[in-house]
Amino acid sequence: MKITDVRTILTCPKQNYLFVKILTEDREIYGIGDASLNGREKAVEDLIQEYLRPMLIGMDADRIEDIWQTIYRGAYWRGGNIIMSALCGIDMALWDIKGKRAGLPLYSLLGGRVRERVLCYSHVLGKTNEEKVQKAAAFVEEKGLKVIRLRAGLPSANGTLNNQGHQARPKVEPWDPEFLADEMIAYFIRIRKKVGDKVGIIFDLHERFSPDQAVYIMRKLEDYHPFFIEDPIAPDCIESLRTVRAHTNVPIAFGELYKDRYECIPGIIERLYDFIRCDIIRIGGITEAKKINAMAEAFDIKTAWHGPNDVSPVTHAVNWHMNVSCFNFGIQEDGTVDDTVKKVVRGGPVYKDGYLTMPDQPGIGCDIDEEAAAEYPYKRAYIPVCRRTSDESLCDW
Ligand code: KDG
Ligand code: MG
Repeated sequence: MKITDVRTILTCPKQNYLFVKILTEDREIYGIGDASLNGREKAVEDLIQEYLRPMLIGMDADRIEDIWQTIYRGAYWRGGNIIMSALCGIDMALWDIKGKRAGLPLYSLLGGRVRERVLCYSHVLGKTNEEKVQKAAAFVEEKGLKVIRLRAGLPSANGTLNNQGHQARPKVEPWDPEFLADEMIAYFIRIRKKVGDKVGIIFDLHERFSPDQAVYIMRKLEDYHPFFIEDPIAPDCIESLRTVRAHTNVPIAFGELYKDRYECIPGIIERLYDFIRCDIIRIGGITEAKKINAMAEAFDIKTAWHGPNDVSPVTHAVNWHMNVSCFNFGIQEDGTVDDTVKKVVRGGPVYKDGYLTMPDQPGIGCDIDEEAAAEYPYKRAYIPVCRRTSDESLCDW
């Protein structure tokens, strides 16, 4: 079945999302994908429209692997966030088409169900860490959560989430990793005491600490049994990850900044982490995710695919299809979306009592209301940058 058009839908219901819609010679059958790249959406859209759309028109939508390799290798210049996000939008849309043609949900194409529902975790939200400490227990109780997630940082946000209008430059957030490790340890311990021992607590260190600082924090938290420590350090230096792994015994989840399987391989084969948590958009979509999943399974590593709100419900749905069909699933970040986003995107996982479910529908099971999307035009936004209050130098956000 030939591809007849590749459309992009850039919209901002709360925050920017970039969707891909692939049309086929069967007017009834089209596919939807997510190519959102927080803070760089226009660059991805341009790549799709200027370079990928013309070459995809006329290609056979059934040949997903061949199209994936053609985009990845065929251009000679390969990889990186912009190319891999564009590739993902197209890849997801092609899998959606395949599912619709077969009349089967994506999970069925991936091998079929191995579980009925998907354990998930939710972010504890609040304007200050103190507010989060006060709210955590009630949040767990009301939502029936089994696992919650905290983030190391001094909340102030105002970046790309809850987008209020075009930004001229990134906001600057204060962060002093040298002096805040003890405060972050105390924050975790206070939440542990509030929610009790039965609730899992994920602590996202968000690549914000150096290896020595991360080791210091993780060792102090060993007795408070974190569900996992997420991205304790930046992903650039594998030696640093070896150091962290060698000096702590808490479970580690890693990899939301990885861009392909090659970045995952060293950590997988040395078991430097217990959970792989790539962002399926960032690694080029379902075709790459199933390969990374299989490599992780061979090394007894579980999955915790990245799933915050800056990926759309389409990606939350894809995460869900992967989770429900893969043996080595670990946990899923809960992609509960707000009502404005639901006006634009139909479908996606449904949350209940700590688990996610989805009704059976052919393909990914999501659709975009293009008229509603047009009511929420794109607004340029940046991920904030972090600077130390001590000397104003940049550090990881
Ligand atoms: O755009 C950045 C977010 O995707 C990231 O900050 C979220 O780390 C994150 C998480 O684990 O949800
Ligand atoms: Mg994270």
